[in-house]
Amino acid sequence: MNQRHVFGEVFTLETAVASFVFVVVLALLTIAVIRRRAGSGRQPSHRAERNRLESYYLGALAVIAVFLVVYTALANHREHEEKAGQPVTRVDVTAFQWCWKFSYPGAAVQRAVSVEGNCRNNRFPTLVVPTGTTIKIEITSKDVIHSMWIPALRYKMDAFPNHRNYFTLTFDRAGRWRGRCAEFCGNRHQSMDFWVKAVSPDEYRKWLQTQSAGSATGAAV
Ligand SMILES: [Cu+2]
Repeated sequence: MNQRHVFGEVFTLETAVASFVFVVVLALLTIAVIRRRAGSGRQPSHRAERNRLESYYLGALAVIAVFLVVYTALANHREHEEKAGQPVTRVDVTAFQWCWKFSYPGAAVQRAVSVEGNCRNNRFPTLVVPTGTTIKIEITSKDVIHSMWIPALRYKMDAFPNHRNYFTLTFDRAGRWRGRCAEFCGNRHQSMDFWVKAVSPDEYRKWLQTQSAGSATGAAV
């Protein structure tokens, strides 16, 4: 999973940088406390400023901050990269109080396919997607702000009313993962879950045919 992989890289690097800065600050503080402790016989310095020294560490912190911002922005871009030559599947996601609707507008089937749930009694809609494919998702909301979160993928995208957000996902293996709403959106927010199911392209095509042959609004899987 590309998203999970990229997130892991960013998290590891940022944790390493934060740990390094923490250890350096703690070490300098410890040295200062030990050297200047009462009874050591050392006289405290009377200088109120050390401009050159301060400019050095300010410069070092600025370099680290710029590096982290640029690295994270590039990683974010990489997360949404489309692989050349990879097939594309489009899915429209609509969040509403309090469940989800997944539509497949580009599917080459007779009748439009969409899956809508009501998220009651543990019946959650399933977003079915093919593996090895760029899944282009367009997400919006019918009412308030929601957020589509797939914890296993380390991925989250907000759904706004009167606005569309776009992102891509890729699944390199078949599986089923739980998704959640990650933005408090009212009374039944806590049960606004869904499933993501990645299947082989063949299985996906069969599933689309079955859904299209059935009702226009497919049942939750
Ligand atoms: Cu919510």
